[in-house]
Amino acid sequence: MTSRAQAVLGGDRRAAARLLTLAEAGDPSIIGDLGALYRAGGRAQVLGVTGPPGAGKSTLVDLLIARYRAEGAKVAVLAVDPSSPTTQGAILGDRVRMGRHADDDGVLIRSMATRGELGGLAPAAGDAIIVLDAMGFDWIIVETVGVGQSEIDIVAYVDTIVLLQTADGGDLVQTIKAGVLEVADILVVNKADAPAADKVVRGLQEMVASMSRPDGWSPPVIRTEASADLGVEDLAAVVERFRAFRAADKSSRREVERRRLRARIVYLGDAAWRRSLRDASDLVGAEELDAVLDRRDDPHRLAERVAARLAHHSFGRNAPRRFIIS
Ligand SMILES: Nc1nc2c(ncn2[C@@H]2O[C@H](COP(=O)(O)OP(=O)(O)OP(=O)(O)O)[C@@H](O)[C@H]2O)c(=O)[nH]1
Ligand SMILES: [Mg+2]
Repeated sequence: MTSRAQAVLGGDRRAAARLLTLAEAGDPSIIGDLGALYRAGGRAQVLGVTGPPGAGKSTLVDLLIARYRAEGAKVAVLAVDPSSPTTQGAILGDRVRMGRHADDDGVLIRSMATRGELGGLAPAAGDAIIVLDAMGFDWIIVETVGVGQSEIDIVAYVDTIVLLQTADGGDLVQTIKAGVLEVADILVVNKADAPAADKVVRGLQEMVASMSRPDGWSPPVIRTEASADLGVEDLAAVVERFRAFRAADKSSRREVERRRLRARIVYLGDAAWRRSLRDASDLVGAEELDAVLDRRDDPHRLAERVAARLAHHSFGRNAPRRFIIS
């Protein structure tokens, strides 16, 4: 157990906040800390809330916070914005919509935005979830704007996906990104005060009916009017029903978990591999580089040889310490 991990598990909020910042930045120096925390964790329920910009996600999440706080549960929110290059300002409206919980010790709200590395946002959120879980939050709610692949990638890190649509866009069902409906466990039609609400609910119900999931779950479609505090009880009840459904079928649950973990491991393995390659510049000799530059060899063949060498290093008995991910 690392001392940083121990501090987090011991309830040190400042140590946790520092680790969270490093986790969100995808800093590899905390791999050992995250490993220790992961092993000690696994108690939080992780809920993903996704949907198009302005659908009312933050307004609804704010209601969920209040709902779970009323039960005495501790709630963390990660507001992940793949479309924005910085975390400055009130992205996702989280500061505004969830501001009333700012002074509550049982609530933590963090914003994450795209940093340099494209595609690294969802895994960074995954690392942040490890820290939040270790901090003892009962619920971790991940709000993502429904743009691009990150929204789907985030699935690998959450237990339940809630997809929000609104009733005020008319033909909105067509705007659902390919692949997103397939991963949604619960569908919410927010802004149910809009005249098109019935049409949108029916449209979604038809789409759900035409799909069949391997686990046999049929995603319910519920209505909410978040700005009027309507429907959050229904949502909480459906979230609970889905949790019970998953818990009842251990083998299908394990199957889903394995599939999601596999995606995470492939990403992390790839990142570890790239780090090792960067560290091991001595794996490629000057003569070999010259051979490629002089067109006696080619970049692809050299890369294959370097990869094989690296694998030999990693798994061989004399593997350098830096190749061992503990
Ligand atoms: N009419 C109506 N307006 C709503 C409802 N829910 C939320 N809104 C409003 O919709 C706007 C956007 O709400 P947010 O909660 O910030 O939406 P969001 O999905 O978090 O937005 P981004 O994070 O920017 O993608 C706000 O002005 C809300 O007050 C609703 O049920 N009905
Ligand atoms: Mg928002």
